[in-house]
Amino acid sequence: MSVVGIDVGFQNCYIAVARSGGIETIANEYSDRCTPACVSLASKNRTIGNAAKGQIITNFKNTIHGFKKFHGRAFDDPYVQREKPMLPYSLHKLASGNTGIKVRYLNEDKVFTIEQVTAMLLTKLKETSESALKKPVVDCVISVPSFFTDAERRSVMDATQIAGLNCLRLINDTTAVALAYGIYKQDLPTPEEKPRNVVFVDLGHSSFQLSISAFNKGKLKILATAFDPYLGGRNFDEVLVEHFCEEFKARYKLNVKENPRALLRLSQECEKLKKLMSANCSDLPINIECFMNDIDVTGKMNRVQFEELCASLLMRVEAPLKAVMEQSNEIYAVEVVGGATRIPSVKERISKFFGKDVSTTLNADEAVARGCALQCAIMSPAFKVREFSITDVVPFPITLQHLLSCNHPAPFSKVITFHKKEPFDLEAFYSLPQELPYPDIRIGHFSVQNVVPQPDGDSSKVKVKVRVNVHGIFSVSSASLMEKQKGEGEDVQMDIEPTVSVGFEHLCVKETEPYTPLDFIVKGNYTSICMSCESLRTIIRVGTNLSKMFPTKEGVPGEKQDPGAGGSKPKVKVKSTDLPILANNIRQLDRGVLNDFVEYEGQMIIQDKLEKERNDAKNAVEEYVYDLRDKLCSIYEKYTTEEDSNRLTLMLGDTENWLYEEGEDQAKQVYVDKLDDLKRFGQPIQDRYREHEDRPRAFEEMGKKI
Ligand code: ATP
Ligand code: K
Ligand code: MG
Repeated sequence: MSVVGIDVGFQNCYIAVARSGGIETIANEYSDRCTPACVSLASKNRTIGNAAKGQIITNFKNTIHGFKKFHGRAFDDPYVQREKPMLPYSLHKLASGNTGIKVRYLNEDKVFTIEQVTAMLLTKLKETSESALKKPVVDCVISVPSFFTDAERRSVMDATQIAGLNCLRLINDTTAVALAYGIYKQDLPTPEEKPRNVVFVDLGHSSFQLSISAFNKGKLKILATAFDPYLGGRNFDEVLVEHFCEEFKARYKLNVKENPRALLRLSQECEKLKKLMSANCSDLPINIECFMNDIDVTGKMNRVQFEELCASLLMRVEAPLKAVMEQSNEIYAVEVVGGATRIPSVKERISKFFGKDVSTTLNADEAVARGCALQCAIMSPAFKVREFSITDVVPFPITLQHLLSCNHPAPFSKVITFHKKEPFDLEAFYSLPQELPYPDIRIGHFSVQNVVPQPDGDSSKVKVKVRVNVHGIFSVSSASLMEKQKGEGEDVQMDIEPTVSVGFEHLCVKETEPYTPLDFIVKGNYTSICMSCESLRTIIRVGTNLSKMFPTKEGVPGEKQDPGAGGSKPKVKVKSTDLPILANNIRQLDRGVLNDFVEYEGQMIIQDKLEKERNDAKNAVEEYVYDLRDKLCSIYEKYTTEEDSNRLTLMLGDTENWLYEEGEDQAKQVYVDKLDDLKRFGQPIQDRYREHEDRPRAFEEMGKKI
C-alpha cells in the first residue's frame, strides 16, 4: 500500500510520500515540487498543473484556477457571486443549484461540476505520485481548510472518488502542520506533564488559518482553531492590481478591467512584484510590454507604499489571533507556514501580537503535505510509524433536532435512544449560523425507517448512532430497533434535549480508524463518550459559545451516569434489528451522477493519453528529420552515396514542410507511417555506420578478453 499525502491548495498543490527513509515531498515531470491548482481544457485534450498554468493567458476562457472554494457552494451563494465577475472563465448554475464551470472542451460547450474539476487536478496529482512511487496510488490523505463545512467536505470527498482515490482522511490544514511539527520532536513533555502549546499559523493564497495545539509525548490535541476564510495572498495581489489599474488609466488611458487578458497579465506581474517586495525595501519596477493596444506600461512600488495600500488587510490579521488566544495564554512557540506569511508586515504583526519571534522551523510550502503523508502512514497498516494520537476539533457546533412533536426523552447512552412506534425524522444543522463562513446551516435530514411498535403495542426503543467521521463529516450512521426480551430492566429515563454537539477525536481501542465520539449536553453537564469502546472522554470545547459554557478541563462531571459501566443492573437480553436510514438533503452528488463522472473522468484520461501519443508520434517524425539531416552531412557522409544523400535530404525537407501544413494535425498512425517511410531510407545508412563503428570496438573487447 502506498502512503501519500496531498495538500490541495487554492493556488499550489504538494504531494508527500512516506518511504523507508521518512517523508519526502515529490516533484512532478517539470522537476517542480509545486503543482499549480490549474486545469486547462482544449479542443483535443486537457492539460493540468504546470502546463495548464502556462495557458492562463493564452486560453483564459477555458483555463480554470482559483476554484477550491466553490466546493459545496450554491451558484447563488454570496461568495460565488462576488467571485464571478473577476473570473476569466464562466460559471454556470447547475440544475442542483450548485456552481458549475462552463468551458469549451473537444470543440463543444461543456459544463463541469466543481467535483469534476478538482478530480482532474487530483488525477494529475495521482499520476505524479504514481510515477514517483512506480506503483498505483489509491489510498491517500488530503488536506482541507479547517473551516470547511459538511457540504464542502462531502464535495471534496466526491472529487476524490471521481479521481479514483480512496481518501483515508480529510485532515485540516493546520492539524496536518501540527502533526508534521510534533511527530519528530524528541523533547515533548510526558503525558503527565503540562502540555506544550504551540500556535500554527497558515496564510495561504486564499485563506488565513490558525490553530493552537497542545503536545505531549505521542499525542497532540487541537485546543482551538480560528480563521479568516477570506484573507490570503490573493487579496494582497488584488490591492496591487487595483492600484496599477488606476495608475494605467490615468497615465495611459487604458481600461484594464475591460480586457481579461491584460488583467490576468497584470495580476501575474503584481504577484511577482509582491514576492519581490518581501525581500527588498527599495523601489521595484513593474514592466509589461505590449500590454494593451500595443502600449508598453511601466510602474513602480516599494514596500512602504505597499504596506500603506494593504493597511486594511493587515488589520485583519489580528482578529483570529485573538480568538485563538482566548483558549490558552501560555505559548511555547508560534510556527508560521503558507506562502503569504513571507510578507514581512504579516510576520511582524503576528510576532508583535504574541510578543515573540515567529519560528519558521517547518517548510512553509510543504508542511501541510508532509503532515498529510504522516497521517496516511499512521493509518496505513503497511507502515510502521511512531504512535501519535491526534485530537482535532470541529469548529462549528451541530444540532440534531428531532422533528416530530412526540419527542420522548431519551436515556443518556452511548447512542441517542428514542422511543417510537413509527418511522421518524432527524435533522442536523449548524447551530451557530453567525459563526459559519457559509450561508447554509443545513447538514442533512435523516429518516429512520421501518420503526414498528412492540408486539404489545408499546413504543419500541430505537438506538440511533450519530457520528462525525474522520473527514469531519456528520452522519446518522446507523439505527437499530431494540426488541425487549424477558427480564429487561427499565431504562433510566432522563430528561435531556436530543441536542448533540459534535466533539473530538480520540484513538479508539476498538476501531482501527481514529474515531470521533459525540458530545452530549446533559442537564448542563457536558461530556462525551466513544460509541465504540464506550469510554468516557474529556470535555473539550466545541464551538466558541460552548467553550464559554464549559471551559476546557480534564475530567468529566457526571461520569458515573454511564448506565453500562455501573454493573449494578441485571444483564439484559435484547434483540437488535438494523433499521435503514434514508438521508435526504445531504449536500453531495447523487450516487448515479457520481458514477457517471467516474466513467467520464476515465474517458478524459484515455483521451489525454491518446492525444499525448499522437503528439509524441508527431514529435518523433520531426526529431528524426532534424537528426538525420544533421548526420547526413556529418557522421553519415561516408556511408551513403551523394545521390542517395541528396534524395534523402530532399525527402526530409518535404516532410518538414508537410509537418507545418497538412501534416500539422493528423492521426497518430499517419505520423507512424511517415516515420517508417523515412526510416526505410535512413536505417540502412545508420546500420552501415553502426557496423563500422562497432567493429573496432568489438576487436578491442576481444583483445581485452584474450
Ligand atoms: P490556500 O492555503 O489558501 O488554499 P495555497 O496553499 O495554494 O492556498 P500557499 O502556497 O501557501 O497557498 O501560498 C501562496 C501564496 O503565497 C500566494 O499568494 C503567493 O503569492 C504567496 N507568496 C509566496 N511566496 C511569497 C513571498 N516571498 N512573499 C509574499 N508572498 C508570497
Ligand atoms: K499549498
Ligand atoms: Mg494552503
